[in-house]
Amino acid sequence: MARNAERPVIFAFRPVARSAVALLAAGLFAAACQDAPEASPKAPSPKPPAPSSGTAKPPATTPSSGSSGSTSSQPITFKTSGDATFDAWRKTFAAKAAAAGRKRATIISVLDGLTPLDQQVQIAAFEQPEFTKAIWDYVKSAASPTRVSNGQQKMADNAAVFSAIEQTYATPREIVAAIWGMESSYGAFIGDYDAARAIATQAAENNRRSFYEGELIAMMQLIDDGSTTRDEFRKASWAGAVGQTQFMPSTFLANGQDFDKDGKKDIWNDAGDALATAANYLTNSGWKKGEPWGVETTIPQGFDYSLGDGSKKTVAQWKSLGLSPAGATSFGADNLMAELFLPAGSYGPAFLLYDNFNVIKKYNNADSYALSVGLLADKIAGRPDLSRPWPTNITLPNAQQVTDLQNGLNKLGYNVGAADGVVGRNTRAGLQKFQKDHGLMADGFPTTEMVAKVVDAAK
Ligand SMILES: [Ca+2]
Repeated sequence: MARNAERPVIFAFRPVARSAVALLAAGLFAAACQDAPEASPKAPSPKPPAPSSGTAKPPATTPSSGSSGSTSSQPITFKTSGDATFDAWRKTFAAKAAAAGRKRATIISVLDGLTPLDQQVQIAAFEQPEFTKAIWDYVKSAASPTRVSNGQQKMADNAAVFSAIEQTYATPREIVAAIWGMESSYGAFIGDYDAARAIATQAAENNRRSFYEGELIAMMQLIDDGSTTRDEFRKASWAGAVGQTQFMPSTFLANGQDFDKDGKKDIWNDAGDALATAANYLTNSGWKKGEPWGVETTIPQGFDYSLGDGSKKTVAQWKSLGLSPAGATSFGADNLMAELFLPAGSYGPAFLLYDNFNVIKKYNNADSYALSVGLLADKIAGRPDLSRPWPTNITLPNAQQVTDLQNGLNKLGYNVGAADGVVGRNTRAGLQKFQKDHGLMADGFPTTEMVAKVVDAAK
């Protein structure tokens, strides 16, 4: 199942500003770095990552209008967890939750009996495939033939639900189906962690305490208002995301749908509720109905690969630069804004990405994830396969090799900045100049072969 953490892919090869790194950094590192490269090394982290669904959104802090349901103003006391830090945090937080209007019984049901999760467990969960794989390896397994055929079957089995969802929300059915497949293998794997335990561990130990406390308050609110029960939250991902479409509590609170109108927002057991909640979230995140997420594009001979730097142009401008749809019949309307995405440099398929791609990233802020959802959706919908295969014959440099590349480029006068072992915009631009100067295909894409060429030249 998808772990649903905001995570970068090791070689997403995209511009910096919209990188997954920025959000990840909020949880993992002290601060997001403006010049942070797209690729993030699989660095051992002192803390587990921030969970993803909706982490882009502020924690729910909706004030309660209801009564606390409490018959006692006495502070709530808990049996010790055996961890003094955790106990001290829990005592303080329980008072905050009560002050926020959460019912005393709910606060107790969420927090009593909790012990902190072994941080190593969460860290281990964080060591996810998309950190170590090339983006195309991630995409290939994420949109595997089995997942495609299961998605088609699930979409057929739930045709009425998908039709109703499509009429209610902006997001097309195949995108919702692809998210369902990515997040829980169509409901097959929803996790068996206690969300309260996972999130409380972070609240007690993580430097983003207020975020995690907001998630717990949201969880309590969902229980208080009857949307769901405490027990449902015992079926969560390691990061505390719940249901067939994997939502953090605050995102669930803000976007949850009771699609079958049975009084419960049952995203665990009711596919309709889960899918409608996902469609509602994507719609609320700005999905533009009728527009593509992305379209594979041809790249003409002699094309300037530096245009794949994240800058947006109109479809008409891209066409005038020689791009044409590779498999699809159309790029869409000429006035749509799109950016050129070259996940494999000149070695594999290229894409025009539209605003809806960034909406998918609200779900999980990794290019690898959004590309997987888009390609899986296309396949589920029966659209043509990619016209170009993903590369199989190139290897990506590790952090040391990237450092060598950066040192080499600096020595040769390309001024890519301090060598930090991660490929960012400066490194790509410097490499591109090197390639031009040496009569090479100037795609700025650092394969190990290209690293060796630079290192040789710098000797
Ligand atoms: Ca329901």
